[in-house]
Amino acid sequence: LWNKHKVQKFNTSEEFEEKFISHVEWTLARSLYNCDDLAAYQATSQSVRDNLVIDWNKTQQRQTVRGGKRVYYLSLEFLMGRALDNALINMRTDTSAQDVGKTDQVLTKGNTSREMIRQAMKDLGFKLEDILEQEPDAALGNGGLGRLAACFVDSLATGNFPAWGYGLRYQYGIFAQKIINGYQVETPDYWLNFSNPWEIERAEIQVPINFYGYVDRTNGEQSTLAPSDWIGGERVLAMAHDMPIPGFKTSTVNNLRLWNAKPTTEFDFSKFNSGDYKNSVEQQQRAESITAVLYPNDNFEQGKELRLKQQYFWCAASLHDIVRRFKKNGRPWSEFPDAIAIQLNDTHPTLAIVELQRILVDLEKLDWHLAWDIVIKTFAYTNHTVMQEALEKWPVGLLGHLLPRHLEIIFDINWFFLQNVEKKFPHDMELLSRVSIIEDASSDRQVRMAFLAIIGSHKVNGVAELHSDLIKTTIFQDFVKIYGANKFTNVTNGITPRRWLKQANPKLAQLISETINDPNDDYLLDMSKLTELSKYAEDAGFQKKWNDVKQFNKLRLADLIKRLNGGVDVIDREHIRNTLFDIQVKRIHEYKRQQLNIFGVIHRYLEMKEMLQSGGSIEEVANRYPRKVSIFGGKSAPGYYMAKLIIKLVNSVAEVVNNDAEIQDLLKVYFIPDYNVSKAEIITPASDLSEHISTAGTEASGTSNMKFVMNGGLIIGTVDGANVEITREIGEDNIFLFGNLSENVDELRYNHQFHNPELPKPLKRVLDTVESGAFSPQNHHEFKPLTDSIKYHGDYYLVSDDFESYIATQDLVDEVYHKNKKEWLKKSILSVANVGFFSSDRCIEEYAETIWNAEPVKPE
Ligand code: 26Y
Repeated sequence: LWNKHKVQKFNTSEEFEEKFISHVEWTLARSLYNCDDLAAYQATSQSVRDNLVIDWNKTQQRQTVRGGKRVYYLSLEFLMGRALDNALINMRTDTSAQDVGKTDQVLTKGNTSREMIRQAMKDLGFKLEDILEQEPDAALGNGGLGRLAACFVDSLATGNFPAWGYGLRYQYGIFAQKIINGYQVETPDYWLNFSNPWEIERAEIQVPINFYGYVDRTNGEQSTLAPSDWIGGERVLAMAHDMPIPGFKTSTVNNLRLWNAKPTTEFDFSKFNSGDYKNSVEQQQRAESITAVLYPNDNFEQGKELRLKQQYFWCAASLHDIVRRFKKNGRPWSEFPDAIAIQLNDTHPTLAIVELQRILVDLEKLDWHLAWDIVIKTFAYTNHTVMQEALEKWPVGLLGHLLPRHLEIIFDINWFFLQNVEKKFPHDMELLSRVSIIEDASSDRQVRMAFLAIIGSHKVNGVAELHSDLIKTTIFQDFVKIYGANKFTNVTNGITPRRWLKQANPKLAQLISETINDPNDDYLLDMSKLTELSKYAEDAGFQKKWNDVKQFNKLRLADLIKRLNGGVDVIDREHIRNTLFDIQVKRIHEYKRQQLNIFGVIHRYLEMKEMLQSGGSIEEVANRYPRKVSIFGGKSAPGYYMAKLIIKLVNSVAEVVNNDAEIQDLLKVYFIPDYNVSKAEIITPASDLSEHISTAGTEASGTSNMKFVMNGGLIIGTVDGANVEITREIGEDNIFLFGNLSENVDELRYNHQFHNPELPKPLKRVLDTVESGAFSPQNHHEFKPLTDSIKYHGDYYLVSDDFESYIATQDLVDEVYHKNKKEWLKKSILSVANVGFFSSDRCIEEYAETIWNAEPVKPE
């Protein structure tokens, strides 16, 4: 019977239209007469979701039946962006191209459903682009780490891996950034305002989660190693919300499970009976605060109790879910690590290690050491930073209060670990205190989460070669000594070419598929096919087409900027072909050195002014400092004073430079407010040059560098993070590197402590100008903290050390871009031709092979 009434996907535009209309009428309870763009977006998404759900169900069934190893990616952040356009690119219909050829241009061309839906929408009276614009970004992340998780789930599904993501369903994503009078102002991102068609509420999946309380071992057991009862405290429910994750050119649809906190229906009778009904309801309601908001810090740890609650809530719910699924198979516990791999995205989910140990010992009554062996084999940990201020530590008191049993287990883990260290390196008390999970240096003891993550995992990886080497010689040096170097490995980050090439840059994708004769876009799965492009790197006809695509994308960005700028154009469209778009978009952070960039802009401006003042003509100026627009974007953590000041400086400089008639339109500066994933899709394809200029050794990898290169932009960058491997892949002739190397950073910093840095002349002039109030006439001292940090506070990020080589390299950029366009285009083409390594598909394959030992489960 079930088979007779089998649900079916829509395969043609006809069938889509039918679906669409029924969703307008039934799901939205509206009619075509009052169906606006928002309703059309929702009906379209519901229809597409229906298709995905069919494949989602089949995928889950297949993965269960085949019983291969499952991978779980635990991440507190999934910076997904919009889902609809991505689904249109990835989604498969059931009918092959040959069957539908006539109605369905797309299935033969590029194999996506995008064109089919575009046509259908048009027939229904809508424009696809306008419909796509209705979708709010799912902005459940801060920056690189969260976007990496989003690229990973795309590649996991595309590679047919039985893999789920686990995260939190924040009601407020990363704040929306407004720029008011040049200052960042944060406004809440209540993204679920208009119901979210991409989530499936699983009301039947509710996991009770406990906090606080105490540990009970009254049944005669004294040892913390014995099964123990954790009793009492606060209880909340974790309810699952699932998002379908479609793979590209496969019917595999994986799952992203996000937990939502809800009050339990249990009632605290003591409170109830005391007559305080209203108060006890309010207290229950507070459960929901656990998943209310994403913490907006990027690479900076604050140690807030609610954040620890979020972490445990999410780890416990996910582990419970994973264990429940495992137990259905009836396999022995010893096989748990053969069935399951859990990847920890940074230390945020480290409590999952402790929770699994607790489940095995306290609930499943396994011997402590047998349990611990299972735990270690199950987990692997990815590190994303070497910076001290980003390493998580929780006060012992706080952790013990919230999770009393977990603290006991942590102490036991530490005890056994230190015993092993002592055996291997007898009497080395210094070593023991350096590697102890419990930091005992200060008055309040802290749990070092990174150490716990290393000790509880079988592999630890960094995210680019340089960074993976650095963790072995700096923060985790002792652990290499203890475990050997093999426990530590590298998996260089990647990005999904579906979103970051096909979706963000349809014009370039089309030119590529035509040129390499790949009408079905197979190159998006095998990026080595792009090397074909090298043949045309110097072909004048091809260069022209390549350049035309870039101009199209620059105009598209100019339109966006005009819209964001209240309808006033910033960029001179007439000269756009000869305007270098120089872009730095990423979180604002001193280590990423947006201050170096804006100081460089000020330097350029001062040079231009000086030429004019000493009698030079505007033509001469234009010859030396040709047309350029300098674009910034990115959010600062709300409490990060210096980062906010950098934003203000950029806006203040823009105000002065953009209104200086003397330099005409040769230089423009613009700060794009509220940088996010959907804006990145417009910004990235438009760059001629992008900046990745962190102090060497501080940026673990960077991923926007890969995005820009994939879109034919050249890079100016330091020898840091993945810039190193980008250089190796695309060739050193095709990248503009500058600055001190990471091996010199310590010494330079050390020296600055004893004498203030000697400022190179051009930098001194820049800082003097800033201090003169040239950009802050109301308040001359406004930017003093920025200039002082360089002049008097040790210049920790080495702006003074890298400034001259930065501006010299910028001169070189101008030279090539304006005097040798052919050379520029050649570099751009060769970059794309050799960017294949940075597909997240490659990255996921490396994880699967070297860390998870997991195999794809392919549809028939
Ligand atoms: C401790 C907590 C407040 C915290 C929250 C967010 C700590 C770190 C983060 C986010 C870190 C992050 O985004 N790191 C970036 O990860 C990218 C993906 O691996 C790297 O490309 C990038 O270099 C790194 O800064």
